[in-house]
Amino acid sequence: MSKETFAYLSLGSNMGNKLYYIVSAIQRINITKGVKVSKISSFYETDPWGVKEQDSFYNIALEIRTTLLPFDLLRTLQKIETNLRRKRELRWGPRTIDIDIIFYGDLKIGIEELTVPHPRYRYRNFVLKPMYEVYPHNEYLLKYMKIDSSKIKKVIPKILVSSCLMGENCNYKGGNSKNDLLIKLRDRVEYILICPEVMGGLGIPRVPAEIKDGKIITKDDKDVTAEFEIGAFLALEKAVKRGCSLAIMKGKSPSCGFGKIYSGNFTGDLIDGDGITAKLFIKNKIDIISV
Ligand code: PH2
Ligand code: MG
Ligand code: MG
Repeated sequence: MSKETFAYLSLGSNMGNKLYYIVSAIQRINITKGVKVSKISSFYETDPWGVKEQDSFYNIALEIRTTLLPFDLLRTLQKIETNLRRKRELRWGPRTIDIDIIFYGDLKIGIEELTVPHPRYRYRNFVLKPMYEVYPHNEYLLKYMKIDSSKIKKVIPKILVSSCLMGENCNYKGGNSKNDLLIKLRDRVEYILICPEVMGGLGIPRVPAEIKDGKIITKDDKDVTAEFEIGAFLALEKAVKRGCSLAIMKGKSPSCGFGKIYSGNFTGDLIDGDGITAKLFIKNKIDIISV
């Protein structure tokens, strides 16, 4: 294994649900083997630089610790971009997600595929400003920052999140699925916590339930579909009231699961499908990140 290096990334999005793309990218970078996200900057809304006739961007910066070599890191990040629907068309044009390596340790290289430090970072406040939050001991960041009239505004996005992911003991066993990355993001966003099962009137702890033929049935054979549906509706109501377009939801669950859920046989097997709340969110245009 090669040694661990600090690297600094700049992320940007100006197409579709920008918040979804930025947070998805952070999450996917963090679960990459040989990479850990160690610091996350605030979120900034920024005027487009380069090609002016396009939507405003969301920009953030990350500090990561990685054992990947520069080109492996580059390829990994490009794959994450592609999986998040990034198309390579117009240079400096609209994109769902852009992930640039600004620094990789003290490395200096300049070849066609990869130049670090990034060749243009010093002219871009949308890189410098967030980067200074995660890399304050780099004196150049402040020095290069220039006065200009383009907008760089700190924003605090609202994100719905399954309470159990934040460490609340609300799962069926009375335990939680605390997620370190989401805890790290806590200073940068406003979380709106939901547990649709508890909101629907089910207790903690409770008998486990799974979806079988469109109904939610507990392991001791009680139909709790109504409770799950009420919980989903109340969660949606909260999302709409607070103006949320993104929910980070606990995977596999019959309420919050997205893409894969338990099979309905209480065997631990997974099948394709969505939980009751997840399904309602998608129908109402709230994007979901499954954790
Ligand atoms: N990225 C570009 C071109 N212009 N402008 C802003 N505000 N933010 C960006 O991330 C950005 C841009 C090409 O990578
Ligand atoms: Mg870029
Ligand atoms: Mg790029």
